[in-house]
Amino acid sequence: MLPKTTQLKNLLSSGETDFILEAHNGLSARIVEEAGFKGIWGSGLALSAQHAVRDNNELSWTQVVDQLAFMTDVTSIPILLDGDTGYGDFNNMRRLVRKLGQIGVAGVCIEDKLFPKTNSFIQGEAQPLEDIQTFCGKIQAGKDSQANDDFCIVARVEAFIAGWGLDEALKRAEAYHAAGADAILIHSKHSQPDQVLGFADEWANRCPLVIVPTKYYATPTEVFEEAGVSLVIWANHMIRTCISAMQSTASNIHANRSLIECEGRVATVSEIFRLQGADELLEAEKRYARGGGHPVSAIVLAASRGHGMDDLTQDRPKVMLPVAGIPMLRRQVDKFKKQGVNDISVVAGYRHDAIDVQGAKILHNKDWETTGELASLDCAMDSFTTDTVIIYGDLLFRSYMLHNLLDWDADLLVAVDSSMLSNVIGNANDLAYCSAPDNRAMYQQKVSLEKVISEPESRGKQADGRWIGMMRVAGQGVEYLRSAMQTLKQADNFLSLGMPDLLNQLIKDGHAPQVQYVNGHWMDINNLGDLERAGAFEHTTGE
Ligand code: SPV
Ligand code: MG
Repeated sequence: MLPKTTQLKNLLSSGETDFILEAHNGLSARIVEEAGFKGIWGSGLALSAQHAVRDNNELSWTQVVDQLAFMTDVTSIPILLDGDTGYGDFNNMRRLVRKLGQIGVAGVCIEDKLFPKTNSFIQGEAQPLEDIQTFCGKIQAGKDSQANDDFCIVARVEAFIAGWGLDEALKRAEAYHAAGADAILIHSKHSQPDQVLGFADEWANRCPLVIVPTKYYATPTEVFEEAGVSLVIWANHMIRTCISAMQSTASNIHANRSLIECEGRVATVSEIFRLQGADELLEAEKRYARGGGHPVSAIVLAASRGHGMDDLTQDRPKVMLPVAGIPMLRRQVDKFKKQGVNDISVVAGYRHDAIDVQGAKILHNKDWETTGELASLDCAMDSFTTDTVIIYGDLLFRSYMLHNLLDWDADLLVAVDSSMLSNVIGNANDLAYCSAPDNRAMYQQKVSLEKVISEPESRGKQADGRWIGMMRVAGQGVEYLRSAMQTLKQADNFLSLGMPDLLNQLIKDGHAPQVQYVNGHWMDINNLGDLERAGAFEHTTGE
């Protein structure tokens, strides 16, 4: 993309008629660019009007520059600032041009009136014009101060506004052109374009010509094109739009004492977020927000209905069943929040509409009935941050277990319960074989996962424990997991695969997760019996 100064220079000198639209803050500037305009008019009238101050230099020049910095920050098209009279003499003009260059404004237009100026449409004829030589000095001072060769200075001739004729207008334009102006703006308050067309005819493109058809708005655009106008400024239509819209909304809400009627007529809150670029920040957080208070996210797999619980899950998924009066999912979300994990995505499936838990984002595995856990996880691939906990939605656990999981430094970490083996025979799933058995005497024992299977092996080594359905994926681990998912997605049976298949693939890829041994203090809910015991579990653990 060309530098903004060059873009503006090209707009002025393309030989075609181009158009720029007024904007008065970052938001309106972004909207103007999105609409397709190739440039923005930083209107003095609109910049001051948005603060309800008058277009009489009541806004200081540094306040103008502050507004412009927001506008240049969020746009990639050039801004031509309406610099009024240059906010003082040649020296003020020099400061202004340097400052505008620093904040990425592509050009400035100055008018040949006296500081403090008044808007051209308020008693224009009563307004004295600047002495020609003095104004030429300002143009020269500006040109000598620009750091970038393509920065444009547009000289605005107010002769017609102040009640002078074509000769005075031409005399001034010629002098300003000779002083180095890159373009001439000829202004008129007539409702017909007679003055500007007469001027354009005589001027004959000695340098690019700019017009502001606010008063002669009914003139067909082709007329300007035929007159050889380089740049048309639609000078105040964004601020006027705001005013009408705000007046209508304010009176509507006041009259109705309700938002119901106005809601559909105004931009949505998500549209505000989009214009602010909220998504970009969320992405950036995933890349950069590490260390100290880095945000951990959670993905909860909660798509299934639950087996043998049909009566209880007629109208809600298993995770919404209450345990001691509180839905399982609510309990999980609370536990995450307690550990500072606030970015929680729940992959729902069966009766996803019945999930009513504040504080979590609900994703939907539409094919929940015919797919397994990895298909659900696949729905949440965009929810991974640099540190993510994946958890089964039907898991109840003591808070300290999550705290401990977050306390370890590992790319991939799984919680394995070494105390559960006697209980799981017959109801065995997610049996974990590890590089070493649990040695409770050791703190943060280095153990890696070797495989996870559903059935206990009839012969050979006994399992070292049971994976409880909680794992943490951080740093490089996120890439390892993405790549393992990619590999598994090639398999014909991907849709039926579960989390153990993912763990085994990671091991196969040489990225065996570390094992954090735990001893009880959790349970998963697989049947009615579990659900009954769960009430007691939550009562006894007290959290
Ligand atoms: C502005 O937009 O502030 C202008 C154009 O200077 S006008 O209001 O027509 O003077
Ligand atoms: Mg102005």
